[in-house]
Amino acid sequence: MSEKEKYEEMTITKDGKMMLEKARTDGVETVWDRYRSQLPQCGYCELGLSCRNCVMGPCRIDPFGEGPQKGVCGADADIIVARNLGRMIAAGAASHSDHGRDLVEVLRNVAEGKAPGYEIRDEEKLRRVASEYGINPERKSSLEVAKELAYAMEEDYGTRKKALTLVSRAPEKRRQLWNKLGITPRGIDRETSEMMHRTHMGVDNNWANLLLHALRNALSDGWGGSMIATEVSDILFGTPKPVQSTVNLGVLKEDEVNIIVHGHNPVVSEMIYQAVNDEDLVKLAVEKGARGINLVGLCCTGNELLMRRGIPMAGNHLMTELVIVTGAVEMMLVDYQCIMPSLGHIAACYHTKMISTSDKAKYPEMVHREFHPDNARELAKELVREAVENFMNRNPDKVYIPVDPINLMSGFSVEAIVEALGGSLDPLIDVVKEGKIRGIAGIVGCNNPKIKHDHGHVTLTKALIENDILVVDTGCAAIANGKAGLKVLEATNKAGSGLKEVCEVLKIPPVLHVGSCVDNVRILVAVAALANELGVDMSDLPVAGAAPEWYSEKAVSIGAYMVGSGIYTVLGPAPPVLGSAKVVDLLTGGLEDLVGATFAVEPDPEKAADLIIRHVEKKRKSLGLPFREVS
Ligand code: SF4
Ligand code: MSK
Repeated sequence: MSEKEKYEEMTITKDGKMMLEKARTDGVETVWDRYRSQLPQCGYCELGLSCRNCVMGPCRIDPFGEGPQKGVCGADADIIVARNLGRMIAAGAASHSDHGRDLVEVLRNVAEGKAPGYEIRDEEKLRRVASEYGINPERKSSLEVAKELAYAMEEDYGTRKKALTLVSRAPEKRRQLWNKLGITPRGIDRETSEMMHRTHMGVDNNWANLLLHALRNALSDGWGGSMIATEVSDILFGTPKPVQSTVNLGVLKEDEVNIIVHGHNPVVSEMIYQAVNDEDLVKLAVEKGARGINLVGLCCTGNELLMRRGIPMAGNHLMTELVIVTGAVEMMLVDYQCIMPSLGHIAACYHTKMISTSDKAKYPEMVHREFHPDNARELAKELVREAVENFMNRNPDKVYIPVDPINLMSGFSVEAIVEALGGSLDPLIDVVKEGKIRGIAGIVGCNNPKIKHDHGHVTLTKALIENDILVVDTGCAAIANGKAGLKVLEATNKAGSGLKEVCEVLKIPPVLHVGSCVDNVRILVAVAALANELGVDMSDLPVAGAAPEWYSEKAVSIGAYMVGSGIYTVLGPAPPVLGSAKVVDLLTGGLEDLVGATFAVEPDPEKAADLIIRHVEKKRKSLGLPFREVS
């Protein structure tokens, strides 16, 4: 197979293919090279049948029934698979929730006057969320309310409670179900801590009981840590409104200082955003021979800036190495999550300065410059100055920006969607009832070198909008769909006639960008509001989720809180559970009776679309809405 044919197998994106070729000529190793060098990957681990939870092991179970069927402690395949899945969910929930905690900390520092540069940008939301926490905002300054809210949110993390505060947003029926099953999330940290406790050797050795707690742990993320992260980000940085921007490697500028922010938490990137607009620094850039300073995003930190500020987006997970290979990046600043440890090494082949910013996330071959609420504004300026000064070190012979950028529309928070609908969800409910929109699908999650880059997201999305299913997307899926030109008004031409008509009236694309990974909770909030409006449970609605190219533990937690909330979810890559028939049966079938939704695994995005269309029509039928028979 020629190199070009190999690139065709690796990615559907033009910029990706062109940069893979440049990486080869520059002698840069990428995630795809390292993936190939790992093959064949461990079959026991793929099936979830290996355990290293203690040093009587590590142990493995023979899937063919010829070798050992129990670990040294006596754990069988079901226990080992359930424990491993539980720990994946704990790690994912911890990541989102710890991100949320960092935002609450900034909120508290703002309230105490210790975070220069940060402020309350959405006072209405501050007061609304405070009321949900039982805080009376009347006759209090916004800083007083912010302080009380920060303390109340901190209590959601650690204090022993019966239920997290924002669980009250879920429909009554759903909350009763969680109570009946004993999976109402209590403390955010508590559920993760309990998951780790239960999976220690000699604690919870009932695979089904373990999985129920895993659901509760995931719900503590969705209705707790992630929901807090999104709400506090909106309070501090503004609730997103529709905004135009651009996407792909073409957002880099040959004649400007290019600065990239990568990771997940907007706390650092918002300060960099302020600094790149500093007049003195822009003047300095001009003095150094650049036309200006160009800030662009990657992954979910990029999504946060794109949603709120319209900052252009360079790419998603599998593009994070290739963006450096353009040779046009003066500085990349990273916070945490999804930042490959390879990045510093690749940057060393170019002039790119790599800066890590969080006390909890250091990386090889990066310079560590730690951000805290009190030093963020000044440090951001210092770093932007260093990036500007690095412009003169750029080697023009190594620079290659391969494509022109694609336009996209972003910024569809729930509030913005309601506003586009004229102030209430009723018009959306009406068009769903009429069947112009058959249902709604959330397409979320990452890229994974096991799957052709962006193929899963884009193929599934196109198939769904063609069938009048409105798509809302987040994370790397949203970036893929943006690059594919599905987030512009003209994309309504790719939608079925009903969805096209609705989008044209509302002047929205058929694929709505609702944010970053933590912002999947915007989908929960919207679905809960629709269910409340109709007086049904979330599982009764013609709604589904999909993660066609997921890779991360966070994605497992997201999938589990979606299913736990009653939303049928189709995964592309299978999670490592196939070593236990009982666990597979529960996840893909038995959960229907418990929480009214299941997982499905379907790597082929066309077939995944069929599953979602069938599910949507089934739900329409049970709601007594006009439905189509699907074979
Ligand atoms: Fe082996 Fe049991 Fe220890 Fe796991 S917990 S490593 S199965 S002995
Ligand atoms: S960045 S978790 S690769 S979506 Fe949120 Fe993308 Fe997945 Fe990271």
